[in-house]
Amino acid sequence: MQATAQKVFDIDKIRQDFPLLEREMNGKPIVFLDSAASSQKPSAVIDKLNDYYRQGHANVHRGVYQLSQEATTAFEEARELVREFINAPSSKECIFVRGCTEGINLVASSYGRKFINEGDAVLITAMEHHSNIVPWQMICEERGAELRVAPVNDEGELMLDELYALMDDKVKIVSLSHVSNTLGTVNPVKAIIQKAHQKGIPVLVDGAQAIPHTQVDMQELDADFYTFSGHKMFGPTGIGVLYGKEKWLEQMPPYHGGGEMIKTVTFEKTTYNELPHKFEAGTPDISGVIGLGEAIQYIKEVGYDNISRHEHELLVYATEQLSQIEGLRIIGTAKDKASVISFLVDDIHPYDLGAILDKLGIAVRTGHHCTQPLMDQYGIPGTVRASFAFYNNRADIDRLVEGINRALKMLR
Ligand code: C6P
Repeated sequence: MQATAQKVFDIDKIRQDFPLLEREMNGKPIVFLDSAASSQKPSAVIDKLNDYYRQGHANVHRGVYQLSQEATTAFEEARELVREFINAPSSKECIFVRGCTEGINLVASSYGRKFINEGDAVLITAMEHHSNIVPWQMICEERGAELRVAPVNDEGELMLDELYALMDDKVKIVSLSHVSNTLGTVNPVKAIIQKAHQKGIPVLVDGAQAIPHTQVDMQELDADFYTFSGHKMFGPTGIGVLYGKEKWLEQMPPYHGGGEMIKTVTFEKTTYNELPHKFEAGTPDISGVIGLGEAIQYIKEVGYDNISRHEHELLVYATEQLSQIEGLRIIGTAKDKASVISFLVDDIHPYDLGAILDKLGIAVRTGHHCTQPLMDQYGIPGTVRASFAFYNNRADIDRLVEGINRALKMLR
């Protein structure tokens, strides 16, 4: 595999890599502050998808003809890029899924049917996205197990003593987010995994909001499962990765049945394919995988050191600037935060503020961010959320602050 040369971080040049940032919204240059929902795509990824469909498309793992073999090679090379990117021991442990939601559903359903029984428990946390609540609720209901929820304090940090106290021998899996999409909190997942392993409990980490901002290393973290979505890390929609330790994946039953995941089929009995194909039924999202591989190359070129440094500067600057707005309250003030800021102003409804910001060309997310239980804990209907990627700059934050001030003149 080719080594990737890292770029010098020049924010103006970086912005030119993202064609969407050139467009206008409501007659104003766009300020895109919703990368936590889905990030924008660099030209390299867009061009790769275009080239694939123009020159390289055929089904994979099926054809003896050259075009199919080329597509298969490109597909499997992208899997190797994923493996290397997250430092997984083997590419057999890197399963392509539709996204983080499907990754969690796969584990809840397959691991759950094999390992969760009546009277057992699943442990999640109060800051989870619905994707990391509902699949566990469903399997707990089916298996007669209990869903336990570790609490979060007012700052939006996990209460670790309580979390650890809930890890008793009934708990068959812990499932938690690496970074909260609503609060921005970065959870100490390595320490949590160590603690869970001391008690013999495997851990799934929802990495949807971590991987766009920080390097993850499966061997260092020692996570049993780690899942993320391509579309939040500058890749295409509809593709994601579930990393799982071979020792678990080998024991788990298939999630979906169909082509590709089988070795032999008769009407009496089917035998299943080897990993990772056992969990990849049907024609995969070939272009998505190839585009994801390109997104990984792009991230490597920009470099996580540059990404982290730039985003941290944006987070600090935005926190300072927003805090000067009278009546503005930041929800989620953990010590360790990713570049996500949720806020409310007075008792103004987040939708009202979001709608005015939209008219000013500023895209933020408003609402409960698929974390309704967390909103209930704070006693709020939702928040306005500004989330930054490395392609944002200080001018974006200045426009946001200016926009909020203008909106407040109309709403107060
Ligand atoms: N959060 C947000 O605006 P999918 O939809 O499968 O790509 O990712 C689901 C998901 C799982 N976990 C976390 C922590 C997430 O943030 C998300 C997606 C988006 O916050 C869309 S709701």
